[in-house]
Amino acid sequence: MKEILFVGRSNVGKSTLIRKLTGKKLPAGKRPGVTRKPMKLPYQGLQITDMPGFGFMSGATEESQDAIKNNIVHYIEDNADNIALAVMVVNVSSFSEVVDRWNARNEIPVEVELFEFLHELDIDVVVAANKMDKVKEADRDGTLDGIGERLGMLPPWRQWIDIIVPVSAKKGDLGTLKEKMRERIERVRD
Ligand SMILES: Nc1nc2c(ncn2[C@@H]2O[C@H](COP(=O)(O)OP(=O)(O)OP(=O)(O)O)[C@@H](O)[C@H]2O)c(=O)[nH]1
Ligand SMILES: [Mg+2]
Repeated sequence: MKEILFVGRSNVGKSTLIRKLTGKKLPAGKRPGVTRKPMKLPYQGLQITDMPGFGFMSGATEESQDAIKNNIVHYIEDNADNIALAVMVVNVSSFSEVVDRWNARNEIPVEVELFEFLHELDIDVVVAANKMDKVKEADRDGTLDGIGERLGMLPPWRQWIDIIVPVSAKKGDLGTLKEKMRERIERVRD
């Protein structure tokens, strides 16, 4: 069965977003590292996969965080042909700061690496820019411009509305995400 994959750093709101999309209870919570293995849910004749997040997880050693990250990479490689769409979830209130911190250390930020990796595997990606409720109205365009830019999409972000979708899972504001998923599902079915 084809799947829609939700990926991203831990605690960005992947599981909360899927809850709002499906109405199904999935473990979600305050501390990073709630989802520890891929969780599958049926969705409109496809499957949604809620992946563990990469990066810091409370109560997990550095080794097990690395192991989880490797598992995510392998999962994507092994299932690439099956993945109709990847929804890369980011936390709008910290994304740019985290990416800049990695860049300043001359390291490739994991989220940038993941975005490129998905493209290399020819997987369609939508960036769900989550936790928009945390950003002041006046800062919203600038924040989204900054996120797009760090992923290689020059501002203004509105040029990229097919890829960048602002949402607030907490508020239940899913923007055009459902629509994007539906378009993709219809194309898979044809
Ligand atoms: N303010 C705000 N908080 C949110 C939003 N979406 C999720 N959260 C909160 O972020 C925290 C993490 O949510 P999860 O859905 O568990 O995040 P996750 O990405 O699945 O995390 P892992 O499974 O640990 O990788 C929870 O406390 C959520 O309530 C949002 O749109 N706005
Ligand atoms: Mg989760």
